[in-house]
Amino acid sequence: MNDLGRLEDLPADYVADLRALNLVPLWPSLRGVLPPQIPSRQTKATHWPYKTIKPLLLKAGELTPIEKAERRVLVLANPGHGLDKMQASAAMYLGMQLLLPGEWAPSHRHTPNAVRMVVEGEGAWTTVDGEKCHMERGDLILTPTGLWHEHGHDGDQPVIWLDVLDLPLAYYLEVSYHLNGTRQDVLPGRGERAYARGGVVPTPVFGRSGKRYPMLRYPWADAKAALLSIAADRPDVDAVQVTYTNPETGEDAENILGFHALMLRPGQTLTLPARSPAVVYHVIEGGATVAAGSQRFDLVEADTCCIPGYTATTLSNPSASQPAFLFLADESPLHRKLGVYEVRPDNQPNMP
Ligand code: 1HN
Repeated sequence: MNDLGRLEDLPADYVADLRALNLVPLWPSLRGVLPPQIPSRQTKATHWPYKTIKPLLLKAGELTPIEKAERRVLVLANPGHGLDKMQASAAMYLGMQLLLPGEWAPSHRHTPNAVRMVVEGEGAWTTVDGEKCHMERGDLILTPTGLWHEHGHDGDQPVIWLDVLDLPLAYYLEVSYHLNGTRQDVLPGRGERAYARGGVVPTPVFGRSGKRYPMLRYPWADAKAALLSIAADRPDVDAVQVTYTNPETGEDAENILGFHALMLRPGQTLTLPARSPAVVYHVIEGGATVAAGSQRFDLVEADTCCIPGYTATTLSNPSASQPAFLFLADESPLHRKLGVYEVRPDNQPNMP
């Protein structure tokens, strides 16, 4: 490959003249923005053990009242992007949020899409677009773009959940903003009951609900039962995985980030090929080893890690007797919509 001219090869006064006119030469920077074969990635493989987060989050509960925080969150920031960017990957934001008994995180709505994965505690709820969603461990609750949402807590122990947002993308696109609201009226109807059985959807009178987001709460009990059924029914299938979808359309539950639950059988090792999107792994039940490139993380329950895109990843369940259940968040809907989604079984570029 030919070497391109460097900035230092140009007369300094020429470069200064260009810059004064808001002009820059492309060729010294071309390889940086368009590297050969494989993209450069700022996202670093990073592990956030829950046992290190929890005491600091509880401390935040003592230090900062909810009124002074609105959302009491410790952000899981990827050092490859710089901690202050508050990014887990190019498009994903992760945070651990604490709500204490009796607290209320007021109603607002915003352009970024969010989901919550409930990690610990009972008695909290999120009202989304008038639907009161109870939060139980392992539940996935959507708060898609533009929908009002607020959190409350009627229990007696702290509740902690993992927030996943496409905030870095929305911010980069200069479309990130919020609006504050007032306490929502709770409306009748719960998507998780109406849509509880796959393949059978409500058709009030003649037609579908017409809602862009008909199902907001995906109970863990249902996702886990689906995984156990697949594992029992298909011993030939290695990747026992479900994707959280919109039950009306079968499309991804949200527009930008994809959400999945994956079961590892006792003692199983599963290698996922290199794919373009970055992936977040979070342990719902059991434990898992996540090995990618030269990195290897031993995840225990409630741990979270992030693996950059274009990286083959091997997952193993260290338990010989118990299955492991993981929640995955990735950037695949975004990559597919942009036409840049790639799977590289042999790590070769797909482009002819
Ligand atoms: C947000 O609205 C929530 O509603 C949590 O719980 C975390 C991080 C950035 C921007 C908005 C929530 C958030 C957030």
